[in-house]
Amino acid sequence: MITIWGGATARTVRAHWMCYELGLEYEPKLIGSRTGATQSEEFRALNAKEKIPVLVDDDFVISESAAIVTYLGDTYGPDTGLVPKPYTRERALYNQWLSFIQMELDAHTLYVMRKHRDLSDLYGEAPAAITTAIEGFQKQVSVADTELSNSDYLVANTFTGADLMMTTVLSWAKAYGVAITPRLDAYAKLHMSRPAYRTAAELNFSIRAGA
Ligand SMILES: N[C@@H](CCC(=O)N[C@@H](CS)C(=O)NCC(=O)O)C(=O)O
Repeated sequence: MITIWGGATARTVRAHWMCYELGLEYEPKLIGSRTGATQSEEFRALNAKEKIPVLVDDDFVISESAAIVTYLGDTYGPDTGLVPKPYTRERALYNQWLSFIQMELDAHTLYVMRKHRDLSDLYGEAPAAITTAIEGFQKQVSVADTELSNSDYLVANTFTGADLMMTTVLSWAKAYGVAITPRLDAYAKLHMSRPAYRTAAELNFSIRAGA
């Protein structure tokens, strides 16, 4: 039995979305960030980092949204193409995009905005860091804009976890008022129209994150 812990954020929707792409039956445990729920004894036993999402598959537990997306595709959809097969060049490119998305578009830019704008009570005001983060996001994401000039997909001309991850950072950026190009906007809208995204998003965003 699979359980996905976490809801309400652009990171948690990734895990739910992949489950729906794969048609998996699973149990969602929709705890929110900044609600105190990640500090419960039960949750800390699963993830001492106190972060969502977390996947539990019988006795196997992993955190980190990109790792969860990849584990699900490898384990439950090896022939779906959602995650390119290991030891291939497509897989290397997929890995490249996932690292890029997590580092350059999530942690170093959007999350800096979250920390120093939404959560400034905790992390401090840092207007210069926010400006740099917006500029950094736009510069880095322009690489994806170029890559998508001939295809609606980042890897292998088919929908993969790389598109799933990219779509979540683009919608997160839009929600933060960061301008994205018409091509990236159309790309995000295309993938957000997938039935699996719609179902996952309805579930994921049925709860709210804490302040
Ligand atoms: N790199 C991690 C980041 C996870 C993360 O920071 N999650 C936030 C919510 S988006 C969280 O759980 N924060 C703890 C809390 O707010 O209680 C991933 O992609 O899964």
